[in-house]
Amino acid sequence: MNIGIVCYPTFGGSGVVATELGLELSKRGHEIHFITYNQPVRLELVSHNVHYHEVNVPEYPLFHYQPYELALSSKLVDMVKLHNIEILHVHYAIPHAYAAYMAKKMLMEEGINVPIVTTLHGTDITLVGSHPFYKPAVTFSINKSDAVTAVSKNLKDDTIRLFDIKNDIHVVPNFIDLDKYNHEFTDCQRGMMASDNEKIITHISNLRPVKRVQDVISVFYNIQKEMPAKLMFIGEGPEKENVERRCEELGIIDKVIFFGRSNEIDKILCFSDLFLLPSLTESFGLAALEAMASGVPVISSNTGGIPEVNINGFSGFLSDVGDVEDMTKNALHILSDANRLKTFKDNARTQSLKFDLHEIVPQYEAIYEDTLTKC
Ligand code: GMT
Repeated sequence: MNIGIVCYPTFGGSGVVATELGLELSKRGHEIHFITYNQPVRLELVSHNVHYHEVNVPEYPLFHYQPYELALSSKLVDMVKLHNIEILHVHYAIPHAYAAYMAKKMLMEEGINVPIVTTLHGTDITLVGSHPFYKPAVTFSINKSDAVTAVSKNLKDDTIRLFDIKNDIHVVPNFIDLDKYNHEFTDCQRGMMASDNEKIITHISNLRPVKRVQDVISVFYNIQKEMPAKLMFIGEGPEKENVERRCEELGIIDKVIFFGRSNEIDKILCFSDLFLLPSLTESFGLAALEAMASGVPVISSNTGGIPEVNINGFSGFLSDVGDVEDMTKNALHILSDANRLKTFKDNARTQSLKFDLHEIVPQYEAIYEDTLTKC
């Protein structure tokens, strides 16, 4: 198939899923066209059947806001015609599903029918999309999509609860390349980061308020009072300065390593002992899955779709949002006994096997085929 993928090219989970999906589909013989405003961060290797088409939005002083949706829909029209794209898969409803629908209507004027598959990722529904300023447009573009997928059962339920949805929503979870995160025979070079007696705790996110990074600091602060430990902090975002200031105030700044945005998540997870994800809301928690695939147990909140990924008492523990005491207790329970830590590490890897990309990517292919048959 000739597939157009529209996504955010950034480090966010939706962009990562879209990019990994496109790359895997290309390995399975499909022709993939990424259409977005920058080269997606995980798109390092462009091969003969992976193409990237940049959307340019010229600056014009009249516009207070430059019209990205307009530029995107025009680009989609041009690319569909030029490359005979058969199906458009848009990741994150805002504004991609809306722009794709406009492109579809324009193409129809020329007798071309291109079906749209929309994947809902989380904040496009839970935080942003349900805001009254966006809700009518988001409802419209979901209902006008030819197929809709959500990354967890919980996100599907939220979408049905928050919007007046007429379409079926297929649940297709986030997936993982299990080989990339298999560290069984890797020397993780742990010694570069910590001494043998120190435990390594890791957090990865875009450091937005929704990630509750202050809870990460609180849990880590409590852990390091009980045992030698270091915190690996990966990501950039609006909470970064507050985090740094709090680490200074608590006197733990020398125990926290800030990696910024990193393309070497797998290498950092390789030497990690525990992953913290105390989010306020999380439709799936791709970062937790990446940790688990690396054999790193997860201490998380029990919000959104996280319980579909992290299994309480098996791959880690789940607590109520903001319950730092419970998260600390659970973290210490896992870390304080070497045998128990080993069991949780093995369980985390076992749980991640349910999200093998070789099992999940064909689900998207089946949706494309079904949609093409119906449209
Ligand atoms: O977590 C973020 O803030 C980034 C966001 C995104 O859209 O890029 O991630 C969302 O999509 C990921 C991939 O499907 C999910 O694994 C994340 O759980 C989800 N984030 C939230 O729901 C907060």
